[in-house]
Amino acid sequence: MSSAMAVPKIIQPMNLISNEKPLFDPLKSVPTSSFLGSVQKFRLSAKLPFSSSRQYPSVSTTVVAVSEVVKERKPKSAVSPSNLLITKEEGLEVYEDMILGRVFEDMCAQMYYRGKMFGFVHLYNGQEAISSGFIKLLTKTDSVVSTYRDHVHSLSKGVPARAVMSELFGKATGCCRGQGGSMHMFSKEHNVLGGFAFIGEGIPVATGAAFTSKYKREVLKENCDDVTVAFFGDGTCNNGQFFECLNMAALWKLPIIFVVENNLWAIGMSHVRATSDPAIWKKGPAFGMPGVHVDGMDVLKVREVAKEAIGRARRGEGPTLVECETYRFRGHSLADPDELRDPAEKASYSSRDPIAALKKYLIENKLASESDLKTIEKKIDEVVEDAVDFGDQSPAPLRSQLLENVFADPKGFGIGPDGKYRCEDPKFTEGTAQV
Ligand SMILES: Cc1ncc(C[n+]2csc(CCOP(=O)(O)OP(=O)(O)O)c2C)c(N)n1
Ligand SMILES: [Mg+2]
Repeated sequence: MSSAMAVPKIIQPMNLISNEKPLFDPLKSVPTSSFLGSVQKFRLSAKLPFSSSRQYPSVSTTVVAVSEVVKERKPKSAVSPSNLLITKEEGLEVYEDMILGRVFEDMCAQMYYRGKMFGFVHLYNGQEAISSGFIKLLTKTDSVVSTYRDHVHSLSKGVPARAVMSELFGKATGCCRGQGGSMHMFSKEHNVLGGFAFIGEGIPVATGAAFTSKYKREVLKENCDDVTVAFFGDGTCNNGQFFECLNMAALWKLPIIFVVENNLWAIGMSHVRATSDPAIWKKGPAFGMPGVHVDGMDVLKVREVAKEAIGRARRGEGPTLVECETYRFRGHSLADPDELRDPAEKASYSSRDPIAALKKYLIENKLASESDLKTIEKKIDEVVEDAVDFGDQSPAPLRSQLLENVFADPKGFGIGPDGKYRCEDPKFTEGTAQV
């Protein structure tokens, strides 16, 4: 790290440690000689290829994480007698949240194949450490913006499992009254500002939410230190909105954390084939904000990075880009047979299941017993079963809801002379869906 000393603070990547064991090398599963696609190794040295007065710290091996730094840090309060990364209460809370995410998604798969859900459904299995690692550190008034892989972010932010499952069933009791479905979770009450089906669409919304916080604090002089966390994938980082928003966020020092869930794939496109420089975190320093790469299969490391980034944003010190290296344990969506990814790659990441890793840590450090964790698992099974029953028994939305928020007036529909929505059966959906 000594070479980083000359770097102005703002462009210095945080906590770069390079002595972790290498993760799976995705390059082995993609042809490196292909003329289409990146020929760079996934995590190359962070040294710039051209001479620059700014010397970037060199990151020579595969994983850039924070674990070593964090272990050395003394706890601020007396909550933990040792140098443990988490207290018992926090550990159990995070474990419960991760189990909820996993069990909920497994149930979604069952319900989808039983025909209870319509459209595309994208599950989050394998990536739970990121949602739980970040969102459990937020307050209610902080905001979260997601993608189409949004069920678990919503659950972590406190949207009840009933409301999420009901939304997936297209029922009136869902968090969007059945009108959003799997890819469009939204809850004003919980400041979940949406799942977005178009990749990258959520990033400007999140940037706007962060701008709102800053405007409230600095212009309206309100006591507001809310932060926004935007989650999105590796493939999305090749989309222009990502760069535009990094620029604005850095320019205006917005209280936002850009969290890249780099699961190495964008549907069937390998990240290293699609991206000129696959080290996404490096794009942070390029815009004048810290960039961090963390092992996204380790919730404790994610939490430490999240604490630092959220703290920075809350103190008004500006945005952070965090690249979490992770893996999805299922296909891109439930309609994807998942035949493209190398079985060895899948096996390598499955063996690093973030839930099993947290369980091991809690037990080994005597923060929880097997039976404490079993009790949580049993409770979550009940919560998810209850969510299914609730969704199943809930009524379908009224047909008149179809035209709410439709501002154009389709011929013969819209607002009638009595000021109410006029809804006649347009017939065009006949036979395709049950409304
Ligand atoms: C603007 C836009 N272009 C293309 C698509 C089609 N599409 C759906 S998912 C996806 C891949 C996104 O991959 P990534 O950002 O890595 O997210 P992941 O699914 O891996 O979580 C693409 C290109 C889209 N939804 N929106
Ligand atoms: Mg991806």
